Amino acid sequence: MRKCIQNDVQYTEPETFLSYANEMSGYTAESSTVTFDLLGPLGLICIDNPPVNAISHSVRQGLVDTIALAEKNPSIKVLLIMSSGAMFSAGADISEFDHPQGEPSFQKVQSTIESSPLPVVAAIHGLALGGGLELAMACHYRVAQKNAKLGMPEITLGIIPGAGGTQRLPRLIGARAALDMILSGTPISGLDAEAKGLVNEVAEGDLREAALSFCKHVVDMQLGPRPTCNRPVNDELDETEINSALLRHARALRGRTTQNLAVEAIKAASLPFSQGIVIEAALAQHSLASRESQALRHVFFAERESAKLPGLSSADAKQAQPPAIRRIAIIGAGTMGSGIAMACADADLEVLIHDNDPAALSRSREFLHTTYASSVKRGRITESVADERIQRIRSTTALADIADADLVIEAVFEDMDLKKEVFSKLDSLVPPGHLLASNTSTLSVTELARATAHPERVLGLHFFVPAHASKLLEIVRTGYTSLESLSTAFRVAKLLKKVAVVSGDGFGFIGNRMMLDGYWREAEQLLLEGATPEQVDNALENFGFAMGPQRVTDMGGNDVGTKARAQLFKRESRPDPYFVIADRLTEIGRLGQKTGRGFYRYESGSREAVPDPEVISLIEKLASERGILRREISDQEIVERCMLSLINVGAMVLEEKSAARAADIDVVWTSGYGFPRHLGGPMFYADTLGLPHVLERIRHYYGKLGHYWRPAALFERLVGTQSSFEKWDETSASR
Ligand code: 3H9
Repeated sequence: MRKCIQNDVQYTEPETFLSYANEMSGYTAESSTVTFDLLGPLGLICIDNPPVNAISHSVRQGLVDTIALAEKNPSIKVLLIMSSGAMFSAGADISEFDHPQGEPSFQKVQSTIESSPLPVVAAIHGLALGGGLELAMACHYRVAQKNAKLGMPEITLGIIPGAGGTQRLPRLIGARAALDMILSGTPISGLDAEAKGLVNEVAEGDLREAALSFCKHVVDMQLGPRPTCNRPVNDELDETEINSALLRHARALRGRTTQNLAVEAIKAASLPFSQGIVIEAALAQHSLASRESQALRHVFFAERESAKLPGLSSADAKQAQPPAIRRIAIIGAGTMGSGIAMACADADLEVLIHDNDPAALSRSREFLHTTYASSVKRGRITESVADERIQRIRSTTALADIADADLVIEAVFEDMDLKKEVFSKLDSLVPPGHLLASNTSTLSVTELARATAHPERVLGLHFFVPAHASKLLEIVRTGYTSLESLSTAFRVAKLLKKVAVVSGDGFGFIGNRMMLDGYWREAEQLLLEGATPEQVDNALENFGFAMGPQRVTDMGGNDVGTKARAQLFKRESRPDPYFVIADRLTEIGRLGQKTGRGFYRYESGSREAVPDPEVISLIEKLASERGILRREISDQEIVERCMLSLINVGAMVLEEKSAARAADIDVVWTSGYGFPRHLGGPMFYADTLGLPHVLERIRHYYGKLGHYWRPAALFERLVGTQSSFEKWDETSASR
């Protein structure tokens, strides 16, 4: 068991407490996650529940038991709650949310602390999130590290703070500030927390010392307990303020409902605490049971699970301990290579970009300067941080310079011969054991691996545009890729703060396969059958996508998709009609926003997509060439067909083992393709629709539209055994 504090401080009358100290010192509560130590008149309670000190049942039990015992000791004058490890607490134990809370409840813990006759001080380091901060707010005083982060991220999980947070936060910082903090879910620093009145003191240096001397001050000055619940709320919320707060967070909370429950709970803080806390509990329960919360919690755990290989024993995992990564070399100084370089420099890694063409290197340098300057302008980083990062990226035209790189990421043109040549050179230059990765989005990584003498160290690292900002990283594994290489790739993803998902080396990997063969293909089919680009985009945006497919295409460039599909077709072709509209638009130079015309028209200097009758004529012509009769199509049909086709191809991707888990697909789609997170990703969404219903509708469209709607065999199996994607995943670890 780790200890919170090793050193001691001098109290005014330490000898008074020594006899009882022997009895209490080293006391471990029934729970193995809370320890107690006596330091003179100070009772030190330490939470030790790795990895994040979640306030699980055992911590709650330990806190209640320890406090009860400490209160019986007349020598104790003050209690200090701290935590071991990297943070104070990441909040309630989310893995317990599917079961009843069990006694002692959070409320019991808070009221035990708040009503204690002993003053209770919380010392906050690292993070105090959700239930962690709620615990600290129930303490009578708080001391925080200057750079600690204090926040209420519950809304990101589709729940409202349910351990007194909506009642105590307004009493400490005011209702308006509390509303913003709870709706944003974004933590504030220790310094900000002090300025807002959330903490009493900030520790400039060592937190333990500061907390101990704060406790001494409390004892010396006989400050006594100061229950937060007895404080008044100093400001009131009116409807105008509530609406403007909701508007400020509207973008992040699009399609969500939790915010309305949060508002109701915060409004209840103006009532006596005993009434407000009951209202909060009912609203919190309601939020916890919602689909929205189930979906968001599913994505939370899925993102963490996707970076683990199913079926990997702990012995294998140990054996695959990855080497340290410091130096990254990137081959190819185009937009992708430069973006990847930024992602690496942002993670404090040393980067070397190679390109044969000096002009490409100087364009890349310009790109880096412009992009970092824009981050400075937006207040995301300071000028000195931007300078440091730019300094970290060096460039070279001599391939031999990359020989000492721990990892090489190839990002040259999507051309198999060129890439093979690069890989074969890298193979002889870079010592065995060092990873060679390709950023290809279309080509066979297996074929690239075969161009080397060490195919086990080759894999794909599929970054998304913009590579420095996008969250998702597909790790493409071939039949040759070793466990060590995969493990290194996971480490790289973690360093770069990307969400990693392993994909097989099939057509389009996971994300693009589902987008091209499912979602976007269906969107085009709907255009041929009578929908307009605007109607399709609006219907899908109203469903919850950040941007509809045609607007995305125009933003990224129609030609980009056309070229990528041409490459993919070299692996596997697809029968007509398959993106005939997008390809025709490329042919006639309607490349999207960059040419002012694509699926839409754009006025000079504007990004507003204006419907264009010329495009409708072109679609009508393409439809009639294929004998497709155009008709009125409802928004409901658009959403149903686009989502069912996405789900159907997702099931094929699982069947083909390109994705190991349905939840991995959900991670790909929520973190890389704008699928609404509060719906949990396509496969979770399919489970919520009910697989028998999903299969019946897919069969319906198969009957109407033919071959490409063929239901995935996995559906028949899951429906036949009354299973679901969630259940399928539960057994996938052993497959
Ligand atoms: C709440 O508090 C509700 C209350 O208001 C009311 C209740 C009545 N619980 O992310 P990582 C696990 S809601 C259980 O990879 P990092 C995580 O699954 C809560 N487990 O590390 C992973 O497990 P594994 C409000 C948790 O350093 C391991 O810890 N709080 C929890 O990149 C490491 O996690 C939040 O929303 C948890 N609360 O990031 C904060 N948190 O190794 C949620 C983490 O088996 N947590 N785990 O895969 C986070 O945002 C990040 O985990 C954190 C660390 C920033 C803390």
